[in-house]
Amino acid sequence: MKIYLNGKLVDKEDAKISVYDHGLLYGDGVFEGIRSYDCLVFKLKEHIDRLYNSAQAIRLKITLTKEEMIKAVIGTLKANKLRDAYIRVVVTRGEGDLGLDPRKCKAPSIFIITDKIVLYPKQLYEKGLSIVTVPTPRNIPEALNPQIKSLNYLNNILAKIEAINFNVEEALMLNKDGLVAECTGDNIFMLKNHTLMTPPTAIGVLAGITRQCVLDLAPKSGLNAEEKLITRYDLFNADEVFLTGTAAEIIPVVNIDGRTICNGKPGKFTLNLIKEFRKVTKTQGVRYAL
Ligand code: PXG
Repeated sequence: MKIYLNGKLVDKEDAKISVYDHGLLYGDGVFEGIRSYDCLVFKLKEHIDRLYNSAQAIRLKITLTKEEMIKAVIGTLKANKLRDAYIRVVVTRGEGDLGLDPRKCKAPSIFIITDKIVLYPKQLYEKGLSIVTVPTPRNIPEALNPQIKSLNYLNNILAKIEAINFNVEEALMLNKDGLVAECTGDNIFMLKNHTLMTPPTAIGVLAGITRQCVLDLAPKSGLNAEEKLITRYDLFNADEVFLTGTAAEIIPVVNIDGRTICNGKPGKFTLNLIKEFRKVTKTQGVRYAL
């Protein structure tokens, strides 16, 4: 397996960065999780735009142009002959000293891992997920905006631990005002009376690429779509609930905090959106040849 590391393709065993790298010492950096489907990197341009926006927000200058970054991603996929892959692009502040000061870091570390995608069990999509609201609130945007896909994922990891403690796979995170925000690695949607709703990014959620894709797909599926403030009460009384994310794609939710959602089975609109989404993954992105 070849890894892109600071301009070179190196073997996995040789892909090492310094223990003085501020990505490791402080979580000072940004990343993207991307998928390729049958030699098509899904929404690659959108992921790269978000990466550069995250970097801009933390005043991290990426030393590659977006075009060079896209070439690096494609080059890594080709080197590993991967048709279907999970792609992790990481840009850290780089090597510095044992202090926070980012000015001590002379150049960012850039690496790209492409690996086989591990799919969630099929039965999860057929039966649907149970989730619980966890005590840890989502980061407040005024402190660390969840729109920044930073290497600081402890907020999400704490929530994930709490979900696991309750024997479920995913955590519902609220914002500091008690409004529904998102899950640890997925956005959340609810359907009520033919209207799809998802929380606005301003309340403190990641502007998910899959989220946007579903918002775009709604009219085609005969649904209205809007960004709306959502409470747990709204979710408990929803017709359908599902999560969206690069890894999970679209996954139905059938139980929240012990309340069965609708009839406890994945909803028909959710199943239809999954079908429509799968079609989109075959057409939208950057194509490469092996
Ligand atoms: N919210 C959060 C906090 C995320 O980290 C999403 C929503 C969904 O965004 P996208 O753009 O993927 O639709 C994410 C994305 C992983 C992994 O390995 C996590 C994500 C994406 C890909 C892989 O756990 N998180």
